[in-house]
Amino acid sequence: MAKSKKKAFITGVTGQDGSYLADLLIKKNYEVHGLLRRSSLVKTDRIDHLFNDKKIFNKSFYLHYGDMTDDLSLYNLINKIKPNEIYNLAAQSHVKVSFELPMYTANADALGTLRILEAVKSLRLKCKIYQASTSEIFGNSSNKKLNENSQFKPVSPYGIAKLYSFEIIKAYRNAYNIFACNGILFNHESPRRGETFVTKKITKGIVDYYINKKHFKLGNLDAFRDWGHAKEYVEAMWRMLQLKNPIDLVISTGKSYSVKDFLKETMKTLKIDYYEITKNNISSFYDKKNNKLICQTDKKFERPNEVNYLLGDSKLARKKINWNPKINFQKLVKEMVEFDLINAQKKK
Ligand code: NAP
Ligand code: F7E
Repeated sequence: MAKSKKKAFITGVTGQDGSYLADLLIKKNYEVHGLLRRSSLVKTDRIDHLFNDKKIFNKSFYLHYGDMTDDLSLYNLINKIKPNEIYNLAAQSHVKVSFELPMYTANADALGTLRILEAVKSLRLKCKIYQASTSEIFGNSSNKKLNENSQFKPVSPYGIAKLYSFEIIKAYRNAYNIFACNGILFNHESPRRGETFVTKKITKGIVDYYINKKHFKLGNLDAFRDWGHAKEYVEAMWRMLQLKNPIDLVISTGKSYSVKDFLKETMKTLKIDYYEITKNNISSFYDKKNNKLICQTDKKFERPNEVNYLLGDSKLARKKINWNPKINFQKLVKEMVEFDLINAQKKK
């Protein structure tokens, strides 16, 4: 008799990580169910290749309307699908926006996780749960490498909502013996990254300067982040759910660069020679060839509270799930720039 396919339910399937994870799980012969929230315009760009593939859509890939803020929709879907694995990736994931939408962020990012746990608990499902935790839960706790034992000191409504989820996952794991684990992922990017996150803003902005000679604005250039590639990070999520026992793991590259480093590397990739001038606390980058403005800082893009430095230590992940990232900072920037360049040239 043919072995039945494993079923996965991905919340946030239309997002950067959800789309890469759906690709990965379909390749691994899963039946993948994704949560789609209603919007007035269809926003499925990142999964259109699956949606438009007749051999995949409604055969091994299914979409269902629902929302992280709607208890019943989540309960009914989990009851209908009866997944073997749930990947809870849906979230209001923008840190700066969380200062403007703190209640909504708490509802979707904190209570949303509780809704999933409650559904699994009351349905008595034997189902494994992956929770998309984040380095933002560390906040400004230390300038040293952060691991699973480091202190949590989140500074944004986003980080605080995610810390609630981190703790409620642990609490349900211990109280009800549910296989639930937290992947504490540091920043990860890709060509599919959302356009308001800094890496995509930079690669798209520099490409736009390169082609159309338009300048763009950024906020704080001095923050440091440990940037990896989303494709490698979703592999870690899957590996965590293949373990016998649930464990929380830090997923990171172990290298940290500033936002300014990212900007410089992007200009270097496109061979743009620049010079920098700082006046009245505004930094401006000009093209050496024609003295045109490329990029300038603007306080409007700063946050009420900033996480200044993040650097992760993934030793435990290496040991437990044999996970070791291969795509370095320079390769990541190059891939994002090449993707944005092709797209911009298509639009020309
Ligand atoms: P993303 O691109 O912003 O995707 C977020 C996803 O959540 C989208 O599919 C979005 O749907 C969905 N969503 C938002 N609110 C929802 C709601 N109320 N109901 C249902 N769906 C909702 O984020 P990402 O970069 O893929 O990140 C995936 C997860 O990992 C998030 O939980 C994020 O907080 C966390 N995380 C990300 C990083 C990172 O560096 N990327 C690092 C650590 C943790 P729409 O497409 O309709 O907006
Ligand atoms: O900012 C600075 C900004 O918004 C990175 C999310 O995926 O990773 C992400 O959160 C840094 C910050 O990512 C602009 O102040 C400067 O210091 O790209 P970001 P983030 O806040 O680190 C974590 C791990 C998550 O969990 C989140 O979901 O860049 N920065 N100028 C800027 N940031 C933005 N967005 N826009 C700017 O113009």
